[in-house]
Amino acid sequence: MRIAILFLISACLLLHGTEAISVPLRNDWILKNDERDIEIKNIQIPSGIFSDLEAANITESILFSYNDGKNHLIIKFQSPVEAAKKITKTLQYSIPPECPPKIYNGECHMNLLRKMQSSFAWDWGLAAPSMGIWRNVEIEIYDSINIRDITYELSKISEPALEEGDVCEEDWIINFKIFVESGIQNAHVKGALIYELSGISGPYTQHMDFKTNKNGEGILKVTIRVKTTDVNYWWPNGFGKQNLYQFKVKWKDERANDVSFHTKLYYFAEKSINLGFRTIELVQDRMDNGLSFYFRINGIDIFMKGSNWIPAHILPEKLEDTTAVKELLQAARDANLLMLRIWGGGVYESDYFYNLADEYGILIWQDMMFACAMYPADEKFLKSVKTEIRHQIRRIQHHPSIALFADNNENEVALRQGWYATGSNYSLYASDYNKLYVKTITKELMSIDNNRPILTSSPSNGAWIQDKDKFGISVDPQNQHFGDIHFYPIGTNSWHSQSFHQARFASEYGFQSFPQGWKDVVKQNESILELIQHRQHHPMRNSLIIALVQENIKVEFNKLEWEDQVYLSQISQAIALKIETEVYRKGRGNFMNTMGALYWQLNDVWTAPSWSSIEFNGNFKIVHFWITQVFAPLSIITHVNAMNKLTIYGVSDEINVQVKKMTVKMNVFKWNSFNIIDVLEWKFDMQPNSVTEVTNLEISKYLHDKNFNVRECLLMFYLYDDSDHITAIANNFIFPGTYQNLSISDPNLRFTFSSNKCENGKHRTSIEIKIDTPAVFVYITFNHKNIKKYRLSNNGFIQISSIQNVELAFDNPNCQWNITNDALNIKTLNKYLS
Ligand code: BMA
Repeated sequence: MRIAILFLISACLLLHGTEAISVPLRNDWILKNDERDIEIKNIQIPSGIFSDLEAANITESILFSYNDGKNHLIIKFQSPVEAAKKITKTLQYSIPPECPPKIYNGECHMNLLRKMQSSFAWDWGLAAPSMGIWRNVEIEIYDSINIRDITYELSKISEPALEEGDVCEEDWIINFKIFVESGIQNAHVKGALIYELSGISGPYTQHMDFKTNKNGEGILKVTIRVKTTDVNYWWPNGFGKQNLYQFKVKWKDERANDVSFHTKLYYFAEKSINLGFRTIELVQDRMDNGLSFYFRINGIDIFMKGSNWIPAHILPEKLEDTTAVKELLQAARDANLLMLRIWGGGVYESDYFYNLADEYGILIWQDMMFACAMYPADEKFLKSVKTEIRHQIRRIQHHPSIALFADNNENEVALRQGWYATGSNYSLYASDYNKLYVKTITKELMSIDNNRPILTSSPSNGAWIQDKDKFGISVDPQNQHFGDIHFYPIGTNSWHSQSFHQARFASEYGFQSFPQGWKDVVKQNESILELIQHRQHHPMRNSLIIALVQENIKVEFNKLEWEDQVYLSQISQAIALKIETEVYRKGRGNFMNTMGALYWQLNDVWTAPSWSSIEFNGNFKIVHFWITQVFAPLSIITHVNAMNKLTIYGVSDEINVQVKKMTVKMNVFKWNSFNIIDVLEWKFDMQPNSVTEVTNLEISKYLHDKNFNVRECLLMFYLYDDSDHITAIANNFIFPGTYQNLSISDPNLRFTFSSNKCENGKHRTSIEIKIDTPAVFVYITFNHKNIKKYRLSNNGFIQISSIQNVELAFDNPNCQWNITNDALNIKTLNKYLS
């Protein structure tokens, strides 16, 4: 018999000291006294924080009480801040960093608890170290076995052709492991396993007779063989369909069936998972200088366009807000992203998250939850980590979206470079590092999944082991010739491509900006500028944002109103991120063969200055619109080097197509009119799934020869398929000089709502924007006291025609709110450029 009882428990608590939560069990299910022993014996409570209970904070185990004719479940918790502090008393040596930098306004010793590390504060986030039960808790009662998890390993085998000329047949072999639990050690279990790959293979019945291990578990193994022609590949976003197949398992118990006091209805345990047929290789072959580092999916080499994911909320129970998660993943997919790195300071995400990633074709680079710190390596800690990894990885392993496992975020480079003053005791911390990541986590991961690539850290040198010391730490984990890098330039002007260099794979890089949504969070009488300062946790405060803007535009940033600061910071972030991403993207196939760009970071946990492309309220920053274009399947990159030489590249992520005849056109505009004053055209053959160099142009010489003044010109680039020279597939731009002292005037921008429709609570309007002269980076914000979230079809764009339409969409329940012109604010950069 198996009964699942759900406790719907409210928010996690932010408590001090020890508190007890008493949860009444559902009324319609009363434990009778004579059944209580049986029930309690079989209760399964996953332990280890990154399971369903924040067990690290549970001071006393779970108790049942029976009164008022009702059963109660009583769980006692203790403040995580206190719990972490208490652990420090038991340590033989300090595990740094003891506290986060002061500017984080954070709490100390996050690394001593297995809990969302960033809940103690981060450089983009607040401290909210919550405690409590953050998922529905199930009590499972069964007198047979329960199917907990299903994992599988995929391989392909070919049957040799029997006769010359025959096509050889290929089969997928799927080796499943079905993890079952009886809750009782050495229990004799006998029954039938019924399994099928829905609509493709089976059902099959296999009789099993086994004893559970000391943890009351058993592993049942079955294999299914499928012809490759009977199923279709699962592809990442943009490369094909995300075909998913359902594997279903049922257990029919032949012993529990005889137990008379339960009804026959309950002797089945069942579970199903979605699986996808795809292969993944992380190719690390020798190159002239180092090793390559790229993903080959279903035999195709793929450049990973992506971002880094942090938790969608600081309170874990809010991560169950499926709307927020869905909207973020949709936004990632729609921006042409195909990989997200689930960063190690957050959480192992929900089943819902990974299911959507499977459905949308978003590959997951999965960090284990360790970030920016040293960690304990005593026996108790290692044991809990082992349980955590086993619990989490068995749960998520079946998702085709998961591409890779990495043991931690930046802990190898932190140790090597002594970020937390570990230098004088290097061997001690390095030996702990080795015990935790190399000997425990990597080993555990390999035992669960032999198919996926595993990295001991990010960044790391990947498979390059020659310069590792005896603890497994590389001389330079940031070496750009091996593995992945994290790159944040300081002190260079990131609006110029010379600030960046190629690497094999950039798994983190990015720039901060301010969000727009301050009005929703500022209190009455509070100053938004002060609030921005307060929520800025970067140790260098706003100085990097300000420096980047002021180096490029004539403006005194601190004297601006908050809205203008937001605007300029977002433009600056968009320009720098675009250029850096293009440097990586054009590196495909060159001497470095750069094959991945995952910018930092997709989302936010609150309204604060951060590196995100999507604000906490769900609205897009300018950079999100720009990155959509930079990551488009067909695009053009216009790269200008330090000598003002332009190189144009055509980029294609298309597979299964022939070489395409294409044209790049360069239209030259003057800032005072919409007339094209010169056109250059280059024809080229776009190679599929690669980068093609189109041409070079000495910009200064070209402008000089034509007698064009740098201050007066804008260069626009358009990509056309030769079958259609009307609709451009992609575009790009260059300001041939600087962004200062341009002969540019106020564009005299006006707008009207050219259409305004609300039906069934969905409001759609079209904004018609009119200008007299070209407008730079047109930025639209929508402010309505009742409407917090909206979508624009474009934002932060260059307008070089007198009229342009932008679509605005938002939810308007019962179509109750009217929209007037006051709700819109539209800015351009023109006034800062002259
Ligand atoms: C990286 C990340 C985060 C951090 C980001 C920006 O190092 O791993 O820890 O938020 O940089 O500083």
